[in-house]
Amino acid sequence: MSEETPGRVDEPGPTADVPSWDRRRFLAGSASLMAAALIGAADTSEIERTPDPMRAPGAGARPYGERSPFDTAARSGGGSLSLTPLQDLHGIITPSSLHFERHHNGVPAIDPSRHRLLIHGLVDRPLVFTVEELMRFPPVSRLAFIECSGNTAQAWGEERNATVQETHGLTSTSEWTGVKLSLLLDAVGMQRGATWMLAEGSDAAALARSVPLTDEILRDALVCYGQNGEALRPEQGYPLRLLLPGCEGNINVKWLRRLKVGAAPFMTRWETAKYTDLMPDGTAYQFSLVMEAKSVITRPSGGQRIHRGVQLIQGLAWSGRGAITQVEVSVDGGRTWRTAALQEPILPKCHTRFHWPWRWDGREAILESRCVDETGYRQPTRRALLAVRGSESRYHFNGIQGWKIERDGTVRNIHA
Ligand SMILES: Nc1nc2c(c(=O)[nH]1)N[C@H]1C(S)=C(S)[C@@H](COP(=O)(O)O)O[C@H]1N2
Ligand SMILES: [Mo]
Repeated sequence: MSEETPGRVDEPGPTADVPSWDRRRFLAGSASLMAAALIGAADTSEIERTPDPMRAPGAGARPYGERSPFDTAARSGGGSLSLTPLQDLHGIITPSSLHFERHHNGVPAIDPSRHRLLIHGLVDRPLVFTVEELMRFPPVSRLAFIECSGNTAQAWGEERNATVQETHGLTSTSEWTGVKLSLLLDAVGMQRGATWMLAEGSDAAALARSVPLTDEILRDALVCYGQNGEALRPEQGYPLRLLLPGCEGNINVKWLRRLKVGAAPFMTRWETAKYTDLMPDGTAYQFSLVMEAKSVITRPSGGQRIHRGVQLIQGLAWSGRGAITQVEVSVDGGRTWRTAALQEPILPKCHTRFHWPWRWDGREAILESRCVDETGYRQPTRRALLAVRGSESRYHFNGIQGWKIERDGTVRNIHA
């Protein structure tokens, strides 16, 4: 983006409450002006020369595709977790190779022909399924985000400068394909009093979680074998994973080997010692499974540098309770807010993109976003969250995120 923006672009008025991008600029017939402001004037002589790729035939077909060597977006981290580069992605699907990872004792290598899923407990007919047998049930596909409840956990503590990948990279969206859990539970026949289910993975962490068999979970949950059109990646649970859309990452059990139906929660260490939040009165908030509404600006974000002129502020919003209905953006540290445009598709329990055009005049600014979901719930400020949850929480932070723009255009993470 050039320092000097050709053409004049109006700063959105303080009362503009609809996307000025759509309304004011397009209605005024200044779309081309806006484009010029965003991308700068073209040098046509450059395009008239024959570029190198036109001088020789390109590469041949390949059995499994690879991205361009010029595209270098990558997960960061390593060991037991890796983070999605949210600042580099487009649209709402996270490429499988960039889906965040969290594993408590490594990624197992599982031969699908030897893998089995046992369903037993309070059922009429305990059954063992092969992966191939599960694929004979009518499949269902749906897009859903998975977010680790430890995502943005550092925001509970001291202010620390970081990129959006580091602060928010433990969330990703995929298209998941598999069998409805309710279909499998019908096949085994749930007995009276069956209200909970233990889900166990076959990795060396032996992760196991209790799932409440609520109407919503029975409507939504899948036993998946597909991710973004191909088999699950080993990191995401190959060959089988439980998908509970909207629920915290941890309960989306990977490398799924066993479902045990019961009449009460099983109280595993993953829902007692871990994944609970200590409240100010000393009690622990347990089974807080739903990931509440959250949003974050991904461009511009920590570690980036912007130049004077028009910026398209862009970001992601999502809610475990349903669809995002509104995102607002502030450039003055939360004093005034403007409604951002939501980018289709807008799906429940799924990352949703938003954008809002802003002209940066070179002065210090604090960028924030906040969202509302279809239940009417509004993403809280960090202060409001701390007032309720105290200072001992480690998980489930969904407060507003601040990015400070310094006079030199650098962007850094601050507490909103
Ligand atoms: N069997 C098993 N399932 C698991 C885990 C694990 O370590 N073992 N990690 C959980 C956690 S903490 C999260 S956040 C999600 C991460 O899913 P992903 O690695 O596909 O992004 O998987 C969950 N399912
Ligand atoms: Mo997690």
